[in-house]
Amino acid sequence: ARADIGVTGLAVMGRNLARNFARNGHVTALHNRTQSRVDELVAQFGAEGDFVASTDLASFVASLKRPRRVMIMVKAGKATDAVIDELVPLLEEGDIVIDGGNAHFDDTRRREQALRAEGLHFVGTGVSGGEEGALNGPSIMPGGSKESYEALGPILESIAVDVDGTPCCTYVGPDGAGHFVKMVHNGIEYADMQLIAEAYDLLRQGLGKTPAELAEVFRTWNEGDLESFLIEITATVLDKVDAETGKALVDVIVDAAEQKGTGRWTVQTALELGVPTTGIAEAVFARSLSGSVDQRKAVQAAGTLVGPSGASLTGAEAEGFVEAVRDALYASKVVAYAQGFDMIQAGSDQYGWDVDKGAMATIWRGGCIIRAQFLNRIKEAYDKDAALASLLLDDYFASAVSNAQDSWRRVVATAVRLGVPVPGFSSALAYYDGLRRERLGAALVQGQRDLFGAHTYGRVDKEGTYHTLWSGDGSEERQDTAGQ
Ligand code: 2AM
Repeated sequence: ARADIGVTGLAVMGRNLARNFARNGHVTALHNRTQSRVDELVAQFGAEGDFVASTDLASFVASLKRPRRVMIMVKAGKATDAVIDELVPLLEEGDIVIDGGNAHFDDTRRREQALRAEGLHFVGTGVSGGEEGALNGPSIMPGGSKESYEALGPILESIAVDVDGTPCCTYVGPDGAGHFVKMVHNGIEYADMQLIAEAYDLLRQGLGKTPAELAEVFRTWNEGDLESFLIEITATVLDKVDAETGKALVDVIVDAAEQKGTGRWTVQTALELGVPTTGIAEAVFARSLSGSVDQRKAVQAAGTLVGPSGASLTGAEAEGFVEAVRDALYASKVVAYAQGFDMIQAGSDQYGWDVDKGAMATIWRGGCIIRAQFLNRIKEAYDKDAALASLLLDDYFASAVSNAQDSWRRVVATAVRLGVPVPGFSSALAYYDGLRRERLGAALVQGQRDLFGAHTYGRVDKEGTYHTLWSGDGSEERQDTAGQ
């Protein structure tokens, strides 16, 4: 046995990861249900490194050094379970099974537990960066036992992308932690993209700018605090001219956004954990609304749902609007990330993972879709205070959102006036105001709940739980045992 690591499942992600391992000097065993994929890889890329091709799972496993490191890169769901079931009888105590697919963290928790009972390590790992990242350096988010990371970490770190001398790969936490963090990463990606799309839509409608002019705006923004892969590709997409029609490509693309489901998982999980990740939720729902094509067509055809009369900005209204939108975008983005990191903390608390949030910001700086300079700021914030109650409380982020707030309100108010939907901008602002407000309307909600359901309430002026005898004499009773 001479292979350092094996990859089973050689569709594009698996193939590119296998090539990445081999290119970095690791002897890489190859297996795929359909043999042709193994043969093609060796024929096309065999010269890139040292590959060990196998025709069946048993010889694949036998070709691996111990502890064996087997990476599964098949379709998430049933296929992963099927491959695990086939693998387990062939493995020995201490071997490591890695799932690099986009698994739900609940599945990863279940699989980790099952394999642990067999004396095997199961590492569910997030791999971000798509095909390109898999080949040239992804961001890698491995979960599982600490012990397994000792044997696996160096290999993964060697293929991860490097930013300022630090690999974008680190141990995340036990069982489902890696896939959980990857899920939240994808949710944040949804929120970030939605906010950029709102900025684009609003500037286009409000100022009548062409896609090419807006590409220039985003290019300028990419030189400041907003510098990121997503802003960069926004400019590239807006600049693209359709060869067939001569129009901007963005104007011939159907405006119905699709989703593979990780954003939905993030929101479902956020609801269960009770974390207000409103930015991600609005982004997922905005995609759903865009995809409600029949309903949108029916509304258009009926023509009964009217909008405001003034559709664009003139004179003083237009002045400084581009910069105001930039500020609103940045502030909303900070909120979306703050919420995402709150969610990581909530998951970590719920499942006892002890995730290092600053380390997550660090490994997202390269390889993945949300890679950005900005993540350094998050890392610095958690370096200063690992127990920060909200990212918004860090000095840098507090002044970023506070300095933006006038622009933010102007932009949201303008969008409302123009009839341009900005659910991301406006919900982020509502979250900001909700968090900083001394007294919330929730006091009234508690009063209502006590009236119709005797759900009780606390008082601001003394300890205890109280109930008003609403349908009795209107007096108040203390309900908790300490008061009796
Ligand atoms: P295939 O080439 O034999 O189809 C993406 O679909 C990858 O997952 C492919 O490598 C595919 O193998 C593999 N895959 C899908 N379902 C599988 C299963 N049930 N067992 C093993 N491999 C599977």
